[in-house]
Amino acid sequence: DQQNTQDTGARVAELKARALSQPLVTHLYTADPSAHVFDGRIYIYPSHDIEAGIPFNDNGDHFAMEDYHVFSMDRPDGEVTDHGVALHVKDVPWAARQMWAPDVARKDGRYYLYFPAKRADGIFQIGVATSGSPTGPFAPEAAPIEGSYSIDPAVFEDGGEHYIYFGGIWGGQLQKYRDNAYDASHEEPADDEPALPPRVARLSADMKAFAEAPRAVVILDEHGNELLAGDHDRRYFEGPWMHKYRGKYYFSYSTGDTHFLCYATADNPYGPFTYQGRILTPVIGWTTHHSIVEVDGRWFLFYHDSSLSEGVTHLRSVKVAELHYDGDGRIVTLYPYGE
Ligand code: FUB
Repeated sequence: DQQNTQDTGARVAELKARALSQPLVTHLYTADPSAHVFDGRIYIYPSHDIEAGIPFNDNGDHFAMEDYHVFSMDRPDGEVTDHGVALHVKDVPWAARQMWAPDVARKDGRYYLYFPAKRADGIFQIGVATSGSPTGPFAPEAAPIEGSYSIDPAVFEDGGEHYIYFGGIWGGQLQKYRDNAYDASHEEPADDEPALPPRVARLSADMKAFAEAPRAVVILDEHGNELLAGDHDRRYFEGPWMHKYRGKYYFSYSTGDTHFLCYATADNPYGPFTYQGRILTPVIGWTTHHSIVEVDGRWFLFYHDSSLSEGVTHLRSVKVAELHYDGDGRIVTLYPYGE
């Protein structure tokens, strides 16, 4: 369950001593980093973790975040600037609590912050807020994006179009939806049935609406069969990200209860995608969540762990490590504390 990190006490200390990288931010807890390069500067849009004193449960109610800060740096090992509060839940008319993993996209000189939050009735939706600056502050729309649901928006630009990927199971509520409709009686499929797919929708020209009904992002195994719900080491759980490398589309995600960051590739942004392998093995803490960004011709993985809080699963810290591809375009697996 989400109360237990797989690492505690002495084990955390031992892992920390061998860490691949150190927290980028130490005056706050930060998680779920979505990194982008705008005009040559790196901007990080993370969740802002807090201790709200809410008991642990499998719905993730202890992840009770209230606002977002934006951070920036001029290079991956550069000094990190905290630009302060960019959006607070109290300023979002439709949202009541739990400001989870956000992302930002730029179009025509304006910046669009996409964020999941729970409505007062406990249902997650995804909102959008806009700014003329990459650091905000962001002004939220009065209502969530129509037809949006679940968590973890990630926006990807391709050929002038923007695509929003989203969805997370368990506390993220994706298991409650079939054909884009909510039904509280729905649960995860049986182990021998296809896994629940994340979703993707093209955004409207004004970036504030879905231009189409969300579609399933199907992930296939090496035989062309859909990954099964019981395949916990490979099936999608939450935390989607999309990037393009040498003309191929790389869809990456967290496997949740098995704590891997994995990826699958396709020749178009909708898929189907074919599973390829692991990007990052488990970190200290229950969750793992990332983004991948190119900076001056080198590739970087932004991720998080709970090392700074000594293993408290909802008090996480953003980190960065360089990512490498082999000659065939396969991502070389990173080990956050050595192999
Ligand atoms: O930060 C809250 C949730 O934890 C995110 O939405 C998930 O991806 C996981 O990292």
